[in-house]
Amino acid sequence: MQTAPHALQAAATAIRVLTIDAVREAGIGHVGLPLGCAELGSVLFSEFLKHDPEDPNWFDRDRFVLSAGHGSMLLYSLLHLSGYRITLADLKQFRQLGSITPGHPEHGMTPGVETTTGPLGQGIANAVGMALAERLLAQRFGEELVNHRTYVLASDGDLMEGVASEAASIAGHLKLGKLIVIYDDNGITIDGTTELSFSEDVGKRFEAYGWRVQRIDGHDVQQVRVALTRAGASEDQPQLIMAKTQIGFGSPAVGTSTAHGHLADAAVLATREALKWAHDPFVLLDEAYEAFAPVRTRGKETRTAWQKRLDSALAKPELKTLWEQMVERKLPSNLDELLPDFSKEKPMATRQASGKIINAIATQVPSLIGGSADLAGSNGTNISGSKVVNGGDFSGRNLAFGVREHAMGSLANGLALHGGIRPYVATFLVFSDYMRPPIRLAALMDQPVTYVFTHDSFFVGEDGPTHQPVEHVAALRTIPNLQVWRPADPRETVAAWRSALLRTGGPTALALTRQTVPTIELAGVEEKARRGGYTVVEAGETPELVIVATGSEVGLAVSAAQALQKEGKKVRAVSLPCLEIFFEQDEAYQRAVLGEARRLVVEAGVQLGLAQLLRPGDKFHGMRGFGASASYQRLAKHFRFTAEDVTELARELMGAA
Ligand SMILES: Cc1ncc(C[n+]2csc(CCOP(=O)(O)OP(=O)(O)O)c2C)c(N)n1
Ligand SMILES: [Mg+2]
Repeated sequence: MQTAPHALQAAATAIRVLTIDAVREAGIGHVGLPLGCAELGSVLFSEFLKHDPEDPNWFDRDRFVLSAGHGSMLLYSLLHLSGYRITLADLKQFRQLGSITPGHPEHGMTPGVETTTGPLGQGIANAVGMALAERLLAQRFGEELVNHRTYVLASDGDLMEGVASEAASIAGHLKLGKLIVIYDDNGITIDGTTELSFSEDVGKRFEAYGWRVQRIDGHDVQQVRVALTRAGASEDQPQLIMAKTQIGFGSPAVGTSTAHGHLADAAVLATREALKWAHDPFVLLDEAYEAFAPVRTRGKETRTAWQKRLDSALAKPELKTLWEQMVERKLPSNLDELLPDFSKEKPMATRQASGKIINAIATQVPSLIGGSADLAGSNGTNISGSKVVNGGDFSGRNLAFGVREHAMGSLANGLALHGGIRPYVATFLVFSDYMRPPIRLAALMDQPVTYVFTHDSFFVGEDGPTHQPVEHVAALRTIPNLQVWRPADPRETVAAWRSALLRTGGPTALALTRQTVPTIELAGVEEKARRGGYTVVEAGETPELVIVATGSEVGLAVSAAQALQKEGKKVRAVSLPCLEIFFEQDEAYQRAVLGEARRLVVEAGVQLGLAQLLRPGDKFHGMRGFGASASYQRLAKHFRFTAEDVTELARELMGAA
């Protein structure tokens, strides 16, 4: 259904004035993309997107990803106009602490925001994961229940990023026909025109990946409409719509990189004049909302009809169970019985244990779908008896990501965000750096992605230093909200996987050995390890020394403690498979495990930075979680980084001394 021309025009104008008003109110922000994409956004949201603002999380909605997250005001304006719970008051709070309209879109903070974007290239790669999730679930539940598109708006910067190329390559290979990327082809980035650094034919590149490419004028609503209609008819080719637009349309800075960010006051006034908009800031006329009224009605009808189909489908017990297991993320109540009992097995590598665990639970956890970046055998990630997913058959559970670690991480975020899938992805630990950006975003977005990182130290051997992680475990531990496990033996690996499976509020990284490790000779290791750390070799209440180790070094700690005990020394050995979980335990427990004696800490990796300066009684004042969107002065107060704060902390420390 086409929106009346005057209503579309009013919608586009509303996006433009809301953008310049909100950015001016905040004193900072990005106007160029929203001004340039106002027509594109209005047509997409009013005529094409299948969504219901009353139920932003409706499972079979179309997903829309603003990959160019700096253009957040386009998304917030569209969500507001469409009827999501984002008020004009929220838009006035753009970029302020505690608002639901942060500088870049953040998943979980704003209804209708499907993923956190801002780091360029991530959004488009997340969207590939979402489109893949849709196909995987459609195969399992049928298109009556799962049948939606995934739309993306991507910028020059997005398409310059390597991760977008990796993701587009996989999308073409997997024939994700319901993925539609609109490319805001404005020829401008921050430093100037794209001629500075970007001269390939993007369309030909995507055609080579197997995509279908259309080229249009992004300000011509009829061309936008025709292109989206054609793209929507695709069966098995992802769609790229290259839309020529003018960045900062309507402003004096139109077509230049000056329009990328915020406008000076005089330019704001000139833009309002050019748009023939004489109303006060944040005042919109009723006609701005006219284009979006039918969307709400249509969306509600479509959702209600879908709900009826779901209700009748759920009458079949088999489908109901599968729906609960996948979409509602229900884990089997007998999970602990399903997990393998390694207590009587011969020693093995923890990567091998991980592979056995995946296969032991796979049948009962059908949402567990994952794979490796071309190291499935080494990483032990294959679900046996299940096929490798390909463009013609989405019934399998093994994902072959190819040698594309970065996209693999970003796709995993998309799979998790979509819902219905509990993704796990794998590579050698040393290559975790290739996928660090999406790991950070999974942590920021509270997404339960599991990373299976094998070959976790120099014990890799002959492959040499290029393949031997040294700084990686420490580096992963620096990411807030990521739980990093380095299990010492198969039974600790059970605890690690169990924790990853039960976790709903963030990702888990497993650092696993290539080599066989000794089994910890102790009853109840699976349960003990759940606390993140525990005593393996006792030495009474008052040991002379406590050896603390992780992963493959726990065996060394045990041997050393035993040898020293034979010499009459009171030496305790402690295993600390997950630092983050250990530090969540009550203080008494932590103190009981670590003791008051001197500690020898053993891990085949680096010690981290400033911590080396600290002695008992010293204090580190730093960050414990992620930052937030607000002025830096406001954030300084929030995170206690003003001169007054530091003075006070110093005073406290001297008082305590
Ligand atoms: C990975 C990453 N690198 C750098 C940036 C900083 N940055 C924000 S927008 C941008 C480029 C702007 O050009 P384009 O993507 O074409 O957006 P437009 O100016 O056309 O809105 C850059 C470099 C970023 N957000 N993410
Ligand atoms: Mg651009």
